[in-house]
This record gives sequence, C-alpha cells and structure tokens, in this order.
Amino acid sequence: MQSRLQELKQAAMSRLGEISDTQQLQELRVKYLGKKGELTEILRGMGSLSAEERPVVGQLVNEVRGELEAAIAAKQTALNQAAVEAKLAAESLDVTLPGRPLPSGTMHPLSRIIEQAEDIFIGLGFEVAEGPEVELDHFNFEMLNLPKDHPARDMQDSFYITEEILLRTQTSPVQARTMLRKEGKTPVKIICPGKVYRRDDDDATHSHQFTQIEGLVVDRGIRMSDLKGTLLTFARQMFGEDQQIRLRPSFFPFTEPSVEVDIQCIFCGGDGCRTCKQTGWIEILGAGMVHPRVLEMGGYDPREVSGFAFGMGVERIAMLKYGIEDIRHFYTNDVRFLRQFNRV
Ligand code: 2NL
Repeated sequence: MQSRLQELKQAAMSRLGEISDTQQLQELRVKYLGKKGELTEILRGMGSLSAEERPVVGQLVNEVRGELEAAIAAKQTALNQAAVEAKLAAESLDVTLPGRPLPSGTMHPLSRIIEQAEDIFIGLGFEVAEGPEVELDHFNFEMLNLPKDHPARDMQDSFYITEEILLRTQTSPVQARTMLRKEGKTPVKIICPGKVYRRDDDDATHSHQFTQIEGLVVDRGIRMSDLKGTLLTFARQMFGEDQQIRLRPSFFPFTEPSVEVDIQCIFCGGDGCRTCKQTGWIEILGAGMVHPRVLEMGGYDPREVSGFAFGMGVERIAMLKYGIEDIRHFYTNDVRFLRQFNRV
C-alpha cells in the first residue's frame, strides 16, 4: 500500500512537470484528487487494512494529498504567471514610436476676414448683429428706401420665394430690424456680417451667393467725418498702418450723400498697375450718410439724429488681401486652396 502511494505520487509529479496548460492541469487534478480519482480509490480500499495499519496509511494518504494539492496549486500559479507574461509580450507597445499626425483644418479665408473685421469694429465700440437669410421684401427693400416700383429691385435680380419673401440681397435688413427693435434709442452701432444672394451668372468676379459686412451708426450729431475716420481706421488695420483712403461721390438709394471708398493699391503702392487700372487706387466698399427716409422708417427722427452706413463684399477684401484671382475658389472647397490659409 505504501509503495503504491509512492508510485502514485511519483507518477503525478512527473506528469505535472510536463503539463503546459490549465486544461491539462485540471485533468490531472481530477485523475488523482477527484471523486473517482486514484487517491480516493486508495482511501476507499483502506477498509481491508488492519487496525494498526489504517492510521499509518491514512496519514500517508493525507500527506500525499497535501503535497499533490500544493504542487498543483503552485503549477496553477506558474501557468497563470506565464499566461500574463505571454499576453504582455504579445501586446507590447513601443512607446517611443512617433504618433500619427492628426490632420488639423484651416480657417476658411472668408471666416478669417469676417473675424478680423469683427475684431476691428468691436475695438471701435460696434456690436455684431445677425439675422435671417430668408427675408421679407419689407425689410430687405421697403425699409431701405427701395419702394416696389424702384428700378434697383428688379424681380430678375433677386431670388424670390413668394411675392413677399426672398433670399436677402444684402445684410441691411438686419440693420433695419435692429433699428426697429431699439425703438428710437441711440446709439445704434452695429456691423452685420453674413451671406447674401443675387441672381447673377457666376464667373471669376461674380457669385450668386456671396458675403457682406454692413455697418450702421445712428446717434445725435453723426457726421461724414465720423464715417471717414471709422473707415480709415478699418482700412489701416485691415490693409496696413500706412494706408490712405479716398472717397468718391456715388449713389445708393439708402444713403445721401453716398460715397465709394478706395484704398491705395496694395499691389503697386499707388504707382499704377494692371490691378488698379493705372489709377493707384482700389475700391473696397460703398458708404454714405443714412437717408432721412431710412431713419424715419426705422423709427428715428431725422431732425434729431443722423447716421452713417457702409457695406463691403468680404470676397473682394479677401481677394485683394490674399491675391485670389477667382471668386469661385471660395466655394469649390479644393483643399489645396484651403490649406494655404493657416490658422491665425
Ligand atoms: C456696397 C454698398 C452699402 C449700406 C450699404 C445701409 C444700411 C442701412 C441704411 C443705410 Cl440700414 N445704408 N447700407 C449703405 C451704403 C452702402 O453697400 O457696395 N455694398 C457691397
């Protein structure tokens, strides 16, 4: 009986040395220690032993069981450890590898100009106002001194949705709405950037949808010199501190008097070139003193207050500043074009 136990232990231990996974280990455990295992078998056979032999063999069986259990537990620990190490080795990371570069977008040139213009005008005490792109005829035309029969509001030139509703042709309706909202209170000092729509055939310098920034100031005692100073400051911050501006008489239905504003040609410095058609000057915006009728319709008394207003095409400013030759580049979203405008 003793020698059978020793053999059993030897066999179990040597098998344990060969085992390389948990499944095999479990099988071994069942084979020797399980309910129908070999050690249990021996215990059952003890009934046939003499009274003297029984405790001796019993103790021996328990010893062997203890040793086997300990050896199996140790093997299990070793297998677990090996499994963890294998997993770590298989999933190892080289933390010194350079990371994949994340593509970062660039700011659209039109957004850049708008942001820059907003910064300039906010610095001068203006607020930024926004409004709907689908507008009532009333705000888009009527309130800007363009009555129904006015030649400048030909149905052919605007995108009408119904008789009374259209895509705004300028951002002035935002200013008209602002005047009404302020119920005659002064000052009004706003700029309105946004998309506008006109029925035009697209080419290098025309787009049926473009971007405008308009400005409006209404207060007591506003004069042409206020307009001039504001626009000179804008021109210098946008195009360079040594810029000069020039005002030429013009006409708009919503301003009187009206002017067109030029800066010195940024390509030739005023000497005359192809871009400025040898004049040395380039037009950047239209402006004027707010027409008394427009003030009146906005809820202001033109005998008490006066105002100036201006409007500029953002595409035109961007084309001048960045030397862009075709307005369609702004809308085709060719990444080779867009990537040239790095984040500011
Ligand atoms: C241009 C000229 C201009 C205005 C826009 C305006 C708005 C109100 C009252 C009076 Cl609410 N005027 N806007 C005034 C003068 C010129 O735009 O060439 N834009 C691209």
